[in-house]
Amino acid sequence: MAGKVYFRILHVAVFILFVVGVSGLCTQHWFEHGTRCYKTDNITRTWNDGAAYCDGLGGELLVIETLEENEFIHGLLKNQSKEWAWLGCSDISTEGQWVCYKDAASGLPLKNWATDQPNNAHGTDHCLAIHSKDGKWSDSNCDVQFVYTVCETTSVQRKGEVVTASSSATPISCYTLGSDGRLRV
Ligand SMILES: *[C@@H]1O[C@H](CO)[C@@H](O)[C@H](O)[C@H]1NC(C)=O
Ligand SMILES: *[C@@H]1O[C@H](CO)[C@@H](O)[C@H](O)[C@H]1NC(C)=O
Ligand SMILES: [Ca+2]
Ligand SMILES: [Ca+2]
Repeated sequence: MAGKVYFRILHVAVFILFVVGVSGLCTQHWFEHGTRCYKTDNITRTWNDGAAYCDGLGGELLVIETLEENEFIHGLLKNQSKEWAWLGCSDISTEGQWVCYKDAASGLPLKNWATDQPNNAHGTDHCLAIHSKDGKWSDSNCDVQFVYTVCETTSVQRKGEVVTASSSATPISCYTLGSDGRLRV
C-alpha cells in the first residue's frame, strides 16, 4: 500500500518535471520568451524578403504587442549588435493605416514611435522597424537593405508535438490535490 502510493507520487513528480520541461520549449536556435519563440540570423533583408523568410520557417515577421516584449527584443538586438529589425506591420495599402500580421483589423497592437515618427519620409516609408538604440519604432522604406529579420512563432504548437511523443505521462491526470493539500489517489 505505502509502496503503491509512493510509486504514484513518483509518477506525479515525473509529470510535474515533464510539464515544466515542456512549457519552455522552442526549437534549437530560437530564443524563448513568454509563450513565444524568436529567431534571428545575420542576414539583412527587405521587408518583403524578411516576411517570406519567416513564413518559410513556419513563423511570422515579429509583431510586438507589449512594452515588455519590446524590451526583450530591444535587449536581443543590443546583445547581437543589430541596429535595426523589421516589425511585421506596414501602411503600404493605405497611408497611415497600419496593418500587422496578427491584428490586421485593428491597427498596431502597441505604439512605440520614436520622436518625429512616423513621418512617411519621401512618401515611401511604409514598413515598421525597431531601432536598438532606444527600442523605439520608425516607419521606413520597405526596400532598404540594412534591416535585420526577427521571426516569431508561438511555442504552443511545439508543445503539442512533444506531448504526443511522450503520452505515457497522461494517466496522471486522474490525480487531484485534496483540500488539505495532499494528493488524492
Ligand atoms: C552572427 O554574428 C555574430 C557575431 O559575428 C556571431 O556571434 C553569431 O554566432 C552569428 N549568428 C549566426 C546565427 O550566424
Ligand atoms: C542580453 O545579454 C544579457 C547579458 O549577457 C543577458 O542577461 C540577457 O538575458 C540578454 N537578453 C536577451 C534578450 O538575449
Ligand atoms: Ca507610410
Ligand atoms: Ca520614417
